[in-house]
Amino acid sequence: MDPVTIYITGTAGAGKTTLTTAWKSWMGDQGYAVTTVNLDPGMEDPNFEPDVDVREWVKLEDVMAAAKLGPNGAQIAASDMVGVNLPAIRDALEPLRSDYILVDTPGQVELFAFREASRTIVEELSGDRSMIAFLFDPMLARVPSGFVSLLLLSATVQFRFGLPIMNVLSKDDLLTEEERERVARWSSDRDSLYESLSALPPRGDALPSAELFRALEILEPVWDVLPTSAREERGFPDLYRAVQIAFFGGEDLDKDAGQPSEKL
Ligand SMILES: Nc1nc2c(ncn2[C@@H]2O[C@H](COP(=O)(O)OP(=O)(O)OP(=O)(O)O)[C@@H](O)[C@H]2O)c(=O)[nH]1
Ligand SMILES: [Mg+2]
Repeated sequence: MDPVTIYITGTAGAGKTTLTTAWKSWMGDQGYAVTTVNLDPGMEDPNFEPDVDVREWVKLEDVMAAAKLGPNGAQIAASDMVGVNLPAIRDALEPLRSDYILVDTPGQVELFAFREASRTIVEELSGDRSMIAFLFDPMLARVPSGFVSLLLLSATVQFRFGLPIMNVLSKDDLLTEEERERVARWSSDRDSLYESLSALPPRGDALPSAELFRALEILEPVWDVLPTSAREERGFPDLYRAVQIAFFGGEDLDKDAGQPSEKL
């Protein structure tokens, strides 16, 4: 059976790389063979040691020098060049015999979500069981306008790829207890999100909250946002469950992996 491949994406600095590492470690503790892939040609995190690293074939600094491009132009050129190197990346992945593949995507979400090459990458690199984990940066998610913006962005990413998606609140250790509860309420109770949004003062030409909310309800995004802290190693059983539900209807949920252990 093909491995389950999870593409981890979200706004710059949302915690993608840290979550990839911590999730791998948790899954490894549950006895799964997990492979991590770095798809970011500009990745500079010395603590991240992916099993397969796109920088072996495409490096941002090389693209900048060769094409005489600034960092932004080079990011775009480099992410397209990743598509050209897909056969080599696939060859590197194949012998690793993974149950799960966690793919860390480029820093800026638009480089992954809005480049045609990314759709090819997802199609060519992973089998039938691929999904997206979209990270909600806690600093944005803790205010109603930020939370709604992230829901819209997550719906856009889902629309672009047509894959199952889970929303993940990252770094929730940075939130106060009250903020954590508020985000949990918004994620489970639409009326409470609507109330918080309606309480905001109107802003210039911005769409009134009621209209925006109606649009959101029509879009029907995934509303659930699963709280995690990679730093405190919390939230991974819920991520695991979301993956199982997406691909197996939750039926072959590994009983031990879904249970809280002392570490969690
Ligand atoms: N408190 C806390 N900080 C975290 C957590 N996860 C990541 N961070 C910090 O957040 C910052 C960004 O984390 P990264 O994992 O590099 O985020 P990223 O989304 O991969 O960043 P880019 O690839 O540069 O867009 C770093 O300083 C991390 O140490 C967490 O769970 N808790
Ligand atoms: Mg990163």
